[in-house]
Amino acid sequence: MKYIRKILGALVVFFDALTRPKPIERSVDAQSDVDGRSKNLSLYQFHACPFCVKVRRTLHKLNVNIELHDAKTDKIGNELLKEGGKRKVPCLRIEKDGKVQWMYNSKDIIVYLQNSFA
Ligand SMILES: N[C@@H](CCC(=O)N[C@@H](CS)C(=O)NCC(=O)O)C(=O)O
Repeated sequence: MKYIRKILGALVVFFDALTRPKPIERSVDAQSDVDGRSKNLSLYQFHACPFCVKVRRTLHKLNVNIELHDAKTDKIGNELLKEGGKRKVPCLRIEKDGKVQWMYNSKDIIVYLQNSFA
């Protein structure tokens, strides 16, 4: 089962790399606005998780460059569990006005990114 999951994960990553949509092109000013507004975001994720791949595709398409944390490692996985409440990915960390929100569902994350940066 573990190996089947590994193979499926590798296939998802492979097909994502083959079929990635072109990123949105923006003026220098518009891209710099997006870069500024996305500074407070980071994504906790696994490289080969299909839900994480979906979120990374959206980030790529919207040309939003945020920090990615590999929650497979004990350090980051435990940080996610401690701070966010669950060791589940994808999880978007949103820091706003000194408060931190942990958004856990890929569909919610994608809607949030589209509403913020499309
Ligand atoms: N419905 C969730 C599913 C996320 C999910 O199942 N993630 C898996 C990795 S592919 C996970 O974090 N599993 C660990 C766990 O559930 O504790 C989403 O769309 O984000």
